[in-house]
Amino acid sequence: TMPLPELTLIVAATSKMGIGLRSTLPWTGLKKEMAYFARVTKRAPSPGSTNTVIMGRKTWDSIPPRFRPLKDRRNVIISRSLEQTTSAESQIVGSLPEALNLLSQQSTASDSKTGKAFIIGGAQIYEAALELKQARRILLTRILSDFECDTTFPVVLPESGEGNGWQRKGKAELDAWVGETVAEEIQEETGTKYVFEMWERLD
Ligand code: FOL
Repeated sequence: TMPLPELTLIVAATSKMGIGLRSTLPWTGLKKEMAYFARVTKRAPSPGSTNTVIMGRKTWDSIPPRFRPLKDRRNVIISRSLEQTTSAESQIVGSLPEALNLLSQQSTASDSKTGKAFIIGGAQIYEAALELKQARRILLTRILSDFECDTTFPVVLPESGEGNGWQRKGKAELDAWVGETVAEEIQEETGTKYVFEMWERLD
């Protein structure tokens, strides 16, 4: 038995909260932003623990095959139809509650202890996760340009402060939670500006 795992949603979204276009990311070339995603989701809270990334089947399909499963992380894919695979780093479940059951069941003997748990999308999975009070944190990369999008993140976070039951945390709290010094200045890559933010649920 284990306490309910805390869930962190990680997402990059435009000012209008757009996250996807035609089954992929709306932008290209944000290599350092993607490197931040990879570092943060990999960095486990203690030696001998492994983080988990939980994603929907469409997000799994959107990841370039050479990067799948996302390395050095336990990958849990939510699908009503995909066949179960049996692999240490990749598992398929039928629903978000089943994914959370997996997290609370593991951590014995040979397999690595459960580290942090990240919800990495897409929109349907973010929406299901936000229904749960365990979803306490959002790591938002706010893209300061408008890209065409056909999919949006299900909660609108204002430019700063508080809104919709969420509160933006400061740089010190972001650094401490992710385990690295995160730039607070506006970032720019291939002409696209963005900012790293952390939000926590008000309760
Ligand atoms: N969160 C943030 N901040 N940025 C994102 O781009 C993002 N993307 C997703 C979810 N949350 C995000 C979902 N889409 C890969 C590709 C698409 C994707 C998530 C991950 C991927 O290939 N990741 C590799 C890095 C590959 C590289 O080095 O370019 C990984 O190892 O994480």
